[in-house]
Amino acid sequence: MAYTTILTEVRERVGLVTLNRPQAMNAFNTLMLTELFEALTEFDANPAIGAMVVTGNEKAFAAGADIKEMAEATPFQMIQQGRVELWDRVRNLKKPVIAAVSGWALGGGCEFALSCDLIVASETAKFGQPEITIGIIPGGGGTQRLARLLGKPLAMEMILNSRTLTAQEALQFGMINRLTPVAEYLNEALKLAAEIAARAPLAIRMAKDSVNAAFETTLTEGLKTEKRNFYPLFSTDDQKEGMQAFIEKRKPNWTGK
Ligand code: CO8
Repeated sequence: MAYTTILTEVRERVGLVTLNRPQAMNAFNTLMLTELFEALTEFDANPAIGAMVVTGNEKAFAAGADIKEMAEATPFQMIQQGRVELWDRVRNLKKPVIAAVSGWALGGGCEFALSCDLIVASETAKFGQPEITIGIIPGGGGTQRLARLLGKPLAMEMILNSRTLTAQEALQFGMINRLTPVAEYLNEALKLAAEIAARAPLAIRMAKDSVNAAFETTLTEGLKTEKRNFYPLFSTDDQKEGMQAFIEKRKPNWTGK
């Protein structure tokens, strides 16, 4: 597929999407959003791919939704375009998605990173929700995800007063998984993705679904979801292979069945 606002690449079992509107700090316009989710959906459906990485460039992961495109929009147009809903789609992709963040992750860019399953950041990464400075509030999940992840005090400060978190703070507050020098963040994310992509695919899928359920529901319901995902794995070839390989002291050979 030929895209104009993103670059895509497959590296062994990892699908890589690079946001490519450097002239606009990778702000999400409609075309880039459409292309991004088309590429992720395609990778998700491809059995040769086990995990995905989304990145930007060193200066900007993404500076949010394209303000120039939204400036004259009416509520009806915003609803009709349904762009805000796209942010939630990452959660529903079967395979894990890693955000490899350097530079600005603002507004919808920060929200996109938060909707990914893991975040690897460079030491220059900066996370923030500056929507209040342009007269709106986060619309891609920021109010909910930041409050759940960081707690009310910090979420309020970021959303009410546009406080930006440095990469070091994001690590300290448990918002990101890994922090690396600028030269290494993408390789680190790709390495992590490759490790996950080499694991039993059905178990990975059930694991992602189960952890995500923790943010949706009560503990009792969440535990039920975990059981619903746990038991069927005993009908897979990979469960038999994984346990046999352990017993025989060898590496498992996953088939994804
Ligand atoms: N939208 C459109 N253009 C942008 C955006 C943006 N979000 N961010 C940067 N640009 C453009 C600038 O206008 C500029 O273009 P030009 O050269 O034509 O003037 C170019 O990118 C370079 O930007 P700067 O000159 O401003 O670069 P600086 O290094 O001085 O500053 C910043 C970088 C700090 C990233 C700065 O550009 C900035 O503050 N950007 C806006 C950040 C922001 O407010 N983001 C929130 C947007 S709203 C949002 O995301 C809501 C999401 C809701 C869900 C989705 C709904 C669709």
